[in-house]
Amino acid sequence: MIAKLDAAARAALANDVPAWTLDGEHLRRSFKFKDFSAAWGFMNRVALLAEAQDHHPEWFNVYNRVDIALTTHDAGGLSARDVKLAKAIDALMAA
Ligand code: H2B
Repeated sequence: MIAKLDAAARAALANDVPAWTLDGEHLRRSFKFKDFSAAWGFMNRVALLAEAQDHHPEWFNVYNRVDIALTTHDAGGLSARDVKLAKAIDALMAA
């Protein structure tokens, strides 16, 4: 069983992953791209990260928009795995 983030780790999220919004047991971030092709390319890159980390996003795509929600199903809430994946997605965007 993976541990949920404790109160201190939750409080640190605003500094750790400032681009993400804490919403209950999810971290959320929305992305906008030039067009569907760019959004799909991003989703492919995130899919490879998710497979490598064995940690998968909940997400929604319409045309050039991708909404990502991270949570850990095995923990019943947010865990360090979500923070790790959020940082990896941020690094993709920064590349
Ligand atoms: N992704 C997410 N978001 N939460 C999980 O608990 C999870 C996952 N568990 N990806 C992994 C896969 C687990 O089901 C496999 C068997 O390792």
